[in-house]
Amino acid sequence: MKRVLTIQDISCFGKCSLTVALPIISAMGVETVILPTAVLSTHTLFEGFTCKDLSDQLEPITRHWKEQNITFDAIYTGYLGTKEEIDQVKEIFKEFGNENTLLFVDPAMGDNGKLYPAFDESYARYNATLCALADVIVPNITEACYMTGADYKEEYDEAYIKDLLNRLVDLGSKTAVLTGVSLSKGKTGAMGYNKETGAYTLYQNDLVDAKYHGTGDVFSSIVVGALMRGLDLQESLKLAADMTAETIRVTEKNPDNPWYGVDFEAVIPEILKNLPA
Ligand code: PXL
Repeated sequence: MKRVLTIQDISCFGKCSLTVALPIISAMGVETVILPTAVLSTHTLFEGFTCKDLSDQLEPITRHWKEQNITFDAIYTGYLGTKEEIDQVKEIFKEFGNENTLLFVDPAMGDNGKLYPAFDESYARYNATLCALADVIVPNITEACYMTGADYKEEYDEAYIKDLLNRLVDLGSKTAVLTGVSLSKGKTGAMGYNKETGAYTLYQNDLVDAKYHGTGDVFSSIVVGALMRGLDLQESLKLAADMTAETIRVTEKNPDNPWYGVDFEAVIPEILKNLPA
């Protein structure tokens, strides 16, 4: 069984980061080791959230793992809190990464043209230095613009997306995948670019016209799980895009209308049907 380390916060209530990554990746048949960077009462889109920073725990926890000869097939990072934490994650990449470790960075820090409340532009630019070390990065268009200095556009064409992808791989990663890319009316999905092969991959499915929080974490978790189960990048992006759209469809039917996160739990059986035996 493959083993993934995922480094993100625990938002106790709100269905994002570790409370999404752990159940999804585990259910996909991949051992999931967690390194919580902070404990929050809720994610940061609720008013008055509490936050206990755990960054002083990262070094002793990972030192113990090293002593126990624990290794990982992939390291997947999501929402991180501070520049210091980004530096600590770089150290973890150095300590635990080798040519067989997939380094997967989701620089979760904003959406819809804006950064989340806890971040500023200087943090966003610093996140680019973590992306530089990754094999695969999966920013949305907002995060890509903050990291590369490109203008954020709501209306765009394929040339704009290709330019963003080129700017992203210039930061240093082998492959960049932009999420939330819509190249025709009523469609959305992801477009990737592999610097080494020069190949672009595009996957578009039907746009479900609703916005929920935590869908980026659902998407990234499914991509990581699928890559670990042996699907290639194109197949993994397709599965993640289709299943993320399905979580939104299911959530829209929920009479409680939970704005804070999607009902990914209901879609787990469908994700598993698409994995190799
Ligand atoms: O990836 C979304 C996310 C994760 N963790 C925390 C957040 C958010 C988005 O706002 O606030 C704490």
